[in-house]
Amino acid sequence: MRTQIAVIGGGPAGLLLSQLLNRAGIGTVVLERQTRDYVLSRIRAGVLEYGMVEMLRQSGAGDRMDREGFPHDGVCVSVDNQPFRVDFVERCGKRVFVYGQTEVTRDLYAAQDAIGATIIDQAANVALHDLTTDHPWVTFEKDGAEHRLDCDFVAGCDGFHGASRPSIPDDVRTDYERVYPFGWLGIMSETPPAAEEVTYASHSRGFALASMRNPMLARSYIQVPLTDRVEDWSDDVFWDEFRRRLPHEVAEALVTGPSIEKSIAPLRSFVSEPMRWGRLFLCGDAAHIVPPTGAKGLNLAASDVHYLFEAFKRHYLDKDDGGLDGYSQKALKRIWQAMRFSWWMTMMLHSFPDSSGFDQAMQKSELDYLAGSDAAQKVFAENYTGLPF
Ligand code: FAS
Ligand code: PHB
Repeated sequence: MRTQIAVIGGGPAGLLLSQLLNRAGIGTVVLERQTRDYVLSRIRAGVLEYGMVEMLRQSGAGDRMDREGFPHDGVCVSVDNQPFRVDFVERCGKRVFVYGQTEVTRDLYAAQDAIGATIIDQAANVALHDLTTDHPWVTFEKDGAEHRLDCDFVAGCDGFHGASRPSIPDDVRTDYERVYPFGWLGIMSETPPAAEEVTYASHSRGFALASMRNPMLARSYIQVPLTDRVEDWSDDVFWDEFRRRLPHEVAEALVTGPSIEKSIAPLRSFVSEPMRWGRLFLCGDAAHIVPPTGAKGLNLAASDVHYLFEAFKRHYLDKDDGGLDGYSQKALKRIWQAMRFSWWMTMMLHSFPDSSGFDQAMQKSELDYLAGSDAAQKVFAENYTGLPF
């Protein structure tokens, strides 16, 4: 088997890259470890930056998002149950879309199927070979047989636990990491969202986030200790704690219901440099992880895809490798800016078990400044809606 670009991973990064490349006449094969149903069963991101929205439209997979997604002009931030709003359109002239990652992935699979793309599910034990030569190749197992895929380049879109990043030698790679001393317990419920806009709540008992997928599908999170397990939290106990942390008006109007999904996600900041090794290019969670506080994870995958797609296009259509040679540096510049914003929001909004009185005073000062400063809200809005690609 041979293709131009071997794409490892059929999540949003791999599918969006493959879709854009195929529409530009560049051949791909996507190798996905799981079944399609498994990939589509994941519940993750909910907020799309305007850059991601434009890329989905550019890829031909944006129609349902435009029909069913919800443009949001701002968010609410509350401090010990007292809310204030940050208006994105007023502060920076942009907005975000609320549209679940699960639906983005579903739409990308549909778009790839519509153009007859080659996606191989349940591709086990993917291994990358001869990455520093002009003839890299990939092996994988499928239906009990080993297969070889020869290619020009490999796009490592296989997430944090994938095979691509470890294919870059340890003495070449530098990993940067911060693990946070808490997790997010998330619930999906077929109830009206707690608030009209995404609401970030800082509270002495811990952080909470009220989000949504549609008018009858609420996505709710609370910060929990890393030692907690999902079975420690009944729906009723969750809703009581969630109420305590929300703005008073939101808590009083909250409609609760049974969870249809409940999970705890750990929070970390992680970046691996460089994002290129010979003919391998890392993209998305394969190279970086952000705490979901800033709603950046999925959106950073999109900006990596943007840079890598443009670079491959220049290589094949203009016979110019400037984009490929500059990919890692260019992607990492935007990644570190999103890393900073996600870290800043996480530090500002969560309660840290070992925080000193000074730390807590610094958090309150950040929140007071954000509540009262036009300049602070402009900076927040620019980062939240997405810095330019
Ligand atoms: P993904 O991990 O989505 O996709 C990688 C794909 O590669 C997967 O389908 C995997 O099965 C496949 N794969 C892995 N190893 C492989 C191998 N060896 N061979 C072949 N295939 C392989 N981001 C937000 O913006 N907001 C959020 O609220 C949010 N919540 C999250 C909650 C959780 C529990 C997690 C884990 C992440 C969350 N994220 C959130 C981040 C998330 O949305 C990612 O940023 C996004 O999925 C990145 O997409 P990909 O880079 O495609 O990686
Ligand atoms: C979500 O809707 O799942 C969501 C929204 C905003 C975030 C994180 C998650 O910052």
